[in-house]
This record gives sequence, structure tokens and C-alpha cells, in this order.
Amino acid sequence: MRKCLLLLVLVALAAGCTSTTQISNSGSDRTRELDPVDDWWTVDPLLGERILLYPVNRVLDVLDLVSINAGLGPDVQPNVHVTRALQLGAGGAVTGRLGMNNSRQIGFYTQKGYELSFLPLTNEYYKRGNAASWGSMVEVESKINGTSEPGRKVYREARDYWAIGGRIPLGLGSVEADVHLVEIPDLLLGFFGVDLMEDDIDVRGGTDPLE
Ligand SMILES: [Ca+2]
Repeated sequence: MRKCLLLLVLVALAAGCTSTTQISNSGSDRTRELDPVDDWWTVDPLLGERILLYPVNRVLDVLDLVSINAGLGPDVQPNVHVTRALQLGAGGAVTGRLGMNNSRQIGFYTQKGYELSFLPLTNEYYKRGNAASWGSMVEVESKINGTSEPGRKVYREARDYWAIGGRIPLGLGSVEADVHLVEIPDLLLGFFGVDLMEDDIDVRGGTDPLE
């Protein structure tokens, strides 16, 4: 009987040791997760960076609402659009341009094309080349004969389908300007620390909003 009791006590102790070891292991995990040195050097610098660049990124988000560029060259192509689903445009142009487009595409670039657009229906050709090595303009070429849709390559990769704006030909050149409605949620949520468009810059060189 005593041997049985002793055996039970030993089994209980062994079970207790195993349990203690598991708690100890999980405790050491907790200790590692909360390591003041590791956490300090891996988390806090990013937090400081975000706080430091918070006002800069909010200003950039505001600037993202509008884009404007000017071109030089033969240009008789007026256009006005309230998204590309509702647009009026006609004519053609071959220009060298300087300025910015949606998603912080900035630089000197070439653009040529023609169009006959009525509401969502269009027959248009559009080609853009990035003429400056320092520019961030996306090169694209597209031809649409039918309905203008946001899923088309030119709108997925280079142009803002949802913009409101237009282009005003000035004889030997033109001005293009747009208001980008899709940037409004990014601007508003940015004040609460949410970077919807993933375009907030950091001290290591920033982000490419088109990637
Ligand atoms: Ca942002």
C-alpha cells in the first residue's frame, strides 16, 4: 500500500514537473517577446519615424487630390470628364509634357493620341512615354474602341478612371488637370494612421504608390 502511495506521489510529482517545464517554456517565450532590448530597437524607431513624417504624409495626401500638367506641341484635343464613364472629347495631339498625374507620377514625358468620346463610348488612342530618367511617369499605350471601363490596362496601370477634370488645348500645347476622388478616403483615414493607398513615405526612400 505504501509502495502504491509512493508511486502515486512520484507520478504526481513527475506530472507537476512536466507542467512546470511547459509553463517555464511559455514564460520564456513571453520573456523573449517582451524583451526590452529587442522590442526597443525593432519597434520604437518605426513609431518615431511615423510620428516624425505624419505631418509630411498628410500634406502629400492633400496634394494627391489634384494633378496638373502642361504640354507643348500640336494639340487640338479638348476633353472634359466626370469619371471616364461620362466624358466628352474630340481631336488629337502630340506633345511633350511636364507635371504630374495621378498616384504621384511626376516628370517630363511624351504623350500622343486622338479620341472621339461621348459619355462611356469612345474611340481613342493614348500613348505615354517617360522621357526623363528622374521621372516616375508610367509608360503606357492603349487603344479603346467601345466602352471605357476601369478594368482596362491603361486605367489599372497609368490613368485614374474616376478622376474629374479635363484638358484645355491652347493651340500649340495644352493643360490637363484632374481631381482624384479615390484619394479622399486615403486622406481622411490618414489622420487616423491608416494608409489606404500605401503611399506614405518613410525615411528609407519612400514608397511607390503604383507598385
Ligand atoms: Ca496615404
